[in-house]
Amino acid sequence: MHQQVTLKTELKRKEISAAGGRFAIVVSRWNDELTSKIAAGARRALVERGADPEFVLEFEVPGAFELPVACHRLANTGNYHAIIALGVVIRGDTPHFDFVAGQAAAGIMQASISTNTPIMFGVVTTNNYEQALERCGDGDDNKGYEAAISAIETADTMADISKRSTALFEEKIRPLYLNVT
Ligand code: INI
Repeated sequence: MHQQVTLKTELKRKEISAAGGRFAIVVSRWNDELTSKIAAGARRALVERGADPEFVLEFEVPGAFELPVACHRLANTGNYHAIIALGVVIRGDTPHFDFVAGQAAAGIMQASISTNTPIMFGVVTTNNYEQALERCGDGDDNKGYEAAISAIETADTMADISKRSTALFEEKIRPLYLNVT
């Protein structure tokens, strides 16, 4: 008989401040007794890192399938450094799981890339309720907490890309062109 092994991966976190950041959290109401816990985890992470709660707006959608359209609309406003999409999709006896989870993931990625805005995939996708519950606890492995930390980091990376790329252009590339005779 095979022994069941649970693999636990852990994200190595950078200590980046969220002070001055503007964030949106979009929460699916499907399995809301669980999604409310990951939303709380996301808010906790943002506030712990120094975000002003007034600049953390929260919105609801019925299910995970609706996360992409709401995130896309939010990202199009250009008002957020990062958006955190949260949901819980539990595998049932039907292929509905694959459609909902797969399209939520693909749609969130498309919304993120097309708007140049970090949108986190904070959707718990599990085979059963117990596994989902494990990702919605009070610790730092809460899916919402993890997604919010990733949102802060990615927003910081986006700012860093803009800042250093602009500096490189202004200080290095332009003088090269100017020196061409
Ligand atoms: N939505 C979820 O967020 N989680 C689920 O587990 C789920 N299941 O199992 O069906 C689910 N379905 C609803 C879906 O997200 C849409 O709201 C619905 O299809 C309407 O578009």
